[in-house]
Formats: sequence, structure tokens, C-alpha cells
Amino acid sequence: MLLVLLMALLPHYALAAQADQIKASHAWIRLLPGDLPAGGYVRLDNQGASAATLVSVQSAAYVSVMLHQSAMDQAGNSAMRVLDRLTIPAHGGVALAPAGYHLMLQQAAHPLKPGDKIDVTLNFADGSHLQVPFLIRPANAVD
Ligand SMILES: [Cu+2]
Repeated sequence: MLLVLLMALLPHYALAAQADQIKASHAWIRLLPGDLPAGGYVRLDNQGASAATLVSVQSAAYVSVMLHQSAMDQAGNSAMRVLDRLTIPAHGGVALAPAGYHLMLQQAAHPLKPGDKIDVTLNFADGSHLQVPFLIRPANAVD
């Protein structure tokens, strides 16, 4: 009887949706003039007992959204690389912030201005999704 009960319960723990474990905060986008790509920033905290892995990001407001990491190259220049995944450890957090991990949003579907809010969808490795409202901020916003 106990074994049956355990077998009934365990899959629920094993399959806790990654998106449900994540709390997003301080989500914002730095708008740059013209066709320059915008940077997207957010703090992601994992309140679950297993890691959550972000595998892609999308928004109806932009044609393309990529996950990037800024870092210094060996010559001391700031460079960006594309990440195909970003893992948020169990009971841990990852900050997407200027000069580090960030979203790169290209080709706004329609004009945006500071104060607007757009929805961005975070897609996790288990197929779960988290929709997060991002505040549009001006080019001189830093944090
Ligand atoms: Cu970038």
C-alpha cells in the first residue's frame, strides 16, 4: 500500500514544471535608437529543488530574441556570445544584467517607447513556459 502511494506521488516531484519553480523580477529592456538591438535584463530565482534550464526566449514584440553573454575576450575587448542554454541551479538564482548574461532583442514588430510593457516568454528544457512582463526603459537606464 505504501509503495503504491509512493509510486503515485513520486512522478509529481520528478515532473515539477521548471517554469513553475522560477520567480522572475526586475525585468526590463533597454531601448536603443534606430534599429540597434535592445538588451533585456531580469533576475531569475529558482525556488525548486531541481535545476531549471532556459533553452529559448521569444516575444511577439520582437522578431528575434537571443540569449547572450557579454565577456572580455583575451585582448580585453567586450565581446558577446550566443548561449544555447542557461541553467538556474536549485534554490539558486541567475541575474541577467548589463555586462553579463542578457537577452538580445532585434527588430521590434512595432515601435516601442519607454514606459511600455511587453510580454516575453521563457522556454525551459522540459517544455514548460514562463511569461514575464518586461518594462521598456530608455537608453540611459543602467540598472
Ligand atoms: Cu548581446
